[in-house]
Amino acid sequence: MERTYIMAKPDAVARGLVGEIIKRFETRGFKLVALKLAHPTKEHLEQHYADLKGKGFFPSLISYMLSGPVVAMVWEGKNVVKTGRVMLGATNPFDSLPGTIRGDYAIDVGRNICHGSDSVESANKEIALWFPEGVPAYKRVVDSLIYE
Ligand code: RTP
Repeated sequence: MERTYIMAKPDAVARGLVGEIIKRFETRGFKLVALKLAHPTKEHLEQHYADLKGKGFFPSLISYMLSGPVVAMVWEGKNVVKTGRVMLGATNPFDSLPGTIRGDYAIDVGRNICHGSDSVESANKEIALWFPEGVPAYKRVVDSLIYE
């Protein structure tokens, strides 16, 4: 089953929106397979955002991400990478539709409260970076009511 890396950014933790983010993935039917509060280092965040290193907003992105703890999660389910991105909404909340997490709770791109992997390949890399200890699988009885 597909997995994605979802992160409540420091603004989501500070604003008390972690439960809301979790609730949306849970009620959709996705399975939580890993969860932790983390205080990532600058080096760790630079690795996570390595693809954006040349961008003008990179330093402010890193300092925003260092402003407090984050909640790191792995969610599992059919097409969870793509569906997760749809649930988060467009990167810039100005373009995020109401009903999406960013569309309901964010205004500025530099305070967009959550992160979601953009492909299965990035998900695998990000899960390995944030959960080097590994993410064990487990059975969920309710799966037969969610998947045909
Ligand atoms: P994310 O990784 O957080 O899910 O976002 P994304 O793939 O949709 O967007 P990406 O281009 O990878 O950007 C990562 C994060 O950088 C911040 N950003 N700021 N000031 C700006 O123009 C700008 N553009 C991006 C956002 O916090 C974005 O989520």
